[in-house]
Amino acid sequence: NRTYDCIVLGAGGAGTSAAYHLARRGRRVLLLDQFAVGHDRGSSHGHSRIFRLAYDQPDYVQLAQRALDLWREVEQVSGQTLLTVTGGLDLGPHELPSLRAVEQSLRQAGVAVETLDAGALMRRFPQWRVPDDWAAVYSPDAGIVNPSHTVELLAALARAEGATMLEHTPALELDLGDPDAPAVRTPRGTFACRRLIVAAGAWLPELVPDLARGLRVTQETTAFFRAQDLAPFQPEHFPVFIGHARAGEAEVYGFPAFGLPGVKIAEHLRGPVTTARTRDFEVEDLTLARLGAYLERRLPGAAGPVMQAKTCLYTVTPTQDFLLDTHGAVTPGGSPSVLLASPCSGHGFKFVPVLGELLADWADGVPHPLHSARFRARRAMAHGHPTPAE
Ligand code: PYC
Repeated sequence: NRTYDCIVLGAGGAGTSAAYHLARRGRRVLLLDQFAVGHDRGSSHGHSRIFRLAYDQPDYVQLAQRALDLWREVEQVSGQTLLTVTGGLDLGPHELPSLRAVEQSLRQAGVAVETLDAGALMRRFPQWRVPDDWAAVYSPDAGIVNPSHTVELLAALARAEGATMLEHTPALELDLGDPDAPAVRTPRGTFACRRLIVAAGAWLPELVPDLARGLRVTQETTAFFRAQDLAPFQPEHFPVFIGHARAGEAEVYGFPAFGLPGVKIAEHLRGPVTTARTRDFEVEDLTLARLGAYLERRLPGAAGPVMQAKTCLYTVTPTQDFLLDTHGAVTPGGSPSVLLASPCSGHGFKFVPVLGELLADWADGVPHPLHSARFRARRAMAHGHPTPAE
């Protein structure tokens, strides 16, 4: 039988999580991916992504709080550790409104938070060198989630709950002619369903051309650097961090030694615009030089040679909010039975467990209490991208 309650297209973080939630609820689920689960051509691979409650918008804090509960639930169900708590620092020039907004929204949500001036920051975390006018917001719940581990695990849990998974099975065409029975044509035949979730990451604009204007794909570089002494950069001593930056400067984020024995850092949303098909996987020397200079300046103990550098894809909306809306909301006359899910914009992985719940609720026709209006196409893609990335 080639008919399912729900087909999930794309076995990355959001797709595997949706398949798991739906299969757990007893739905007939088909999870399709054009590559093998865990592949490194998209956005859901590698050792580490930041988990944090620290957002400047209260609704994202709430979403992260629900995600935290669900990370712990999946850990319990599976017996696997998925979230390593390290604490987290949001830091930068103290006058930045985004820093104050993070502190406020955490306090508003009743989340434990500490503010540190530059001196207090460097006494508590002597790895850092910052100017006198910097400040930091420390949140103890932040940490690291491992995308490769998570995606493999959620796919396995979905299969154990009865989901069918087909790898190396590209969607050749979406057949959306019948609004009540969307179908996906693949080299293995055509599959139909009541509800289709397209969680194809950077391939989404190719599957749904009306998204090409609103979703921008960029190729970002992350790099591990060898520290002179690894001890101060172990996860129990060095929190994950997000560097807030003045306009025109790069936001740098980073991790303690995790996955590899080095400090991983990256710039947020500075990579070249590309497409999933044409990106070149090339690490730019200039980017590595900027990251090295950042470490020299701010974290000198970690400013050793590059150990490993890789690229990954961002798929961003103009507001950097997620896009979670129906095909009908994006394409005139489009299908109401197809959900276009682009819950990434470079900061989505931490939400994977709650995204699965949200997508499964949509497939079941149940409104999720945390489905924010900011995820509607109308809002997330109302304007063009604010700055043309070079
Ligand atoms: O999700 O925390 C995050 C993040 C910041 C920069 C890239 N990802």
